[in-house]
Amino acid sequence: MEVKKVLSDLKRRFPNEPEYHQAVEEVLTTIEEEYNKHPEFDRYNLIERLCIPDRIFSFRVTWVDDKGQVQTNTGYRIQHNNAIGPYKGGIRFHSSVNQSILKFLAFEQTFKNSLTTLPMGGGKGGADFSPRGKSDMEVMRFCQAFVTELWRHIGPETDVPAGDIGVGGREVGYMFGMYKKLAREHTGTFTGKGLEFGGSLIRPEATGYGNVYFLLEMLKTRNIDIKGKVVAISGSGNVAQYTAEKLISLGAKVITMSDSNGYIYDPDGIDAEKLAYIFELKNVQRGRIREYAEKYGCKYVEGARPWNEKCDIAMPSATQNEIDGDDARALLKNGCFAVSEGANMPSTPEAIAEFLNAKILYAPGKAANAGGVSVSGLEMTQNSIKLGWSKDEVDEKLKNIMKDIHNQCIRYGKQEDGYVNYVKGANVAGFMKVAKAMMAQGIL
Ligand code: NDP
Ligand code: 2IT
Repeated sequence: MEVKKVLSDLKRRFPNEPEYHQAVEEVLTTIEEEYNKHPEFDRYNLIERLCIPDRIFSFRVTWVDDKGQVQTNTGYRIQHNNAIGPYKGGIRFHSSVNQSILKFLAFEQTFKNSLTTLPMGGGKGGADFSPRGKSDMEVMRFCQAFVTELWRHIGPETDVPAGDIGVGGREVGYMFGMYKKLAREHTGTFTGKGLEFGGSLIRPEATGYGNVYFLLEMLKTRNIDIKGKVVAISGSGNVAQYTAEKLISLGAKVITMSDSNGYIYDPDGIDAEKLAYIFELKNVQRGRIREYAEKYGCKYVEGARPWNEKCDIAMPSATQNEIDGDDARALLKNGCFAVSEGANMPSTPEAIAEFLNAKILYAPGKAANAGGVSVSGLEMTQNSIKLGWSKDEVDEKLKNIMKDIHNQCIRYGKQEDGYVNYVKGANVAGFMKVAKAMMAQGIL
């Protein structure tokens, strides 16, 4: 494989998909050496079969808003690769959603799911619909309309969607309800379901908790204690909230959170009580993070990201490309020594290069945020055996999975000088399992 050639071919065949190109380039440049040790991979053109999704569904979603106006959106499901298990990955509802973003997410998901040790392939879906500012009934009608198209492509052994940006318990509940009605079955076709109808304990917490468990593993390699460390978090949604919860319980000091309008900086740290307010503000009132600054009298910076604030550790948990080269340099200058990604691809290639050059602890999303989909996998298992595990059982399994992912990163990412390149480690480990499965199954 010659990475340059593969990339230029993909760019020619699939133009105007910058996020997809970015994700593919990062993986290919780090697996090139390992890939080329296996000439049989090239003979079977594994690389194109791995980069190009198995199939893409796209469809119009028509729904009626509260004013009686007929609205249309575009919905998608990308089934990227099912070599190691059924397609698996979240659904994103956000105005920015397009094919490029979902293709990058489905591609990343394939390697992430491979790392989890569980039998899950990779997929992703969504729509350019934003639940923000919509009534409950509008969200319900949208979810129902979305699933009337999606349902025929998914199933418990085929493709299992879940949440992502703009899709939480409420949206999964509405989608699952419509799916159940159309398919005439009550199965584990969605994960992130409510606890009363097949959901798993710890699934809402899993991505944030898992990211902190991964961070702890990284800190252990340098004998660093989390207690008292100052952490900047971006986002204030599902991942950010539970990242903050776990960090606070471990004695770390969380100083920032954000949303797409700006960030709050609380020099005293967000404590358990203030975090309870954020849960209420974001999940019940569906308000803006600015209101936190008004309530607690701290700084709010409109239209900016938190990376200029001095911190020891950064945990980006909002969206892709939210840390650019300048942000990375600002973090490093202020003494940041660890970055653990809750979001998918939050760091630009320039930012990643800065982190690796500085040899800080840097965990890419596909390793650090894999706890969410891991507990989704555990939800699928519980649905299959028609049993539910306790909170402690699921949490223990999550911890072990994050440890295992960390070990895989070390195995493939440890350099001669002892520095662990977690990007390379995660990409090579994730890739090798999928590659072996694809080779064994013939040319498909
Ligand atoms: P939520 O919708 O719960 O929260 C998203 C948060 O990020 C909100 O605070 C939102 O602000 C902010 N945000 C979204 N888009 C942008 C943007 N374009 N610019 C700035 N801020 C933005 O989503 P999640 O917490 O579930 O997801 C956060 C990240 O974690 C995503 O990258 C997702 O792919 C990733 N992830 C999620 C997993 C899960 O299980 N949910 C698992 C693994 C990764 P606002 O309210 O203003 O929109
Ligand atoms: O990016 C992700 O891993 C998710 N949004 C979770 C996917 C899932 O199937 O739980």
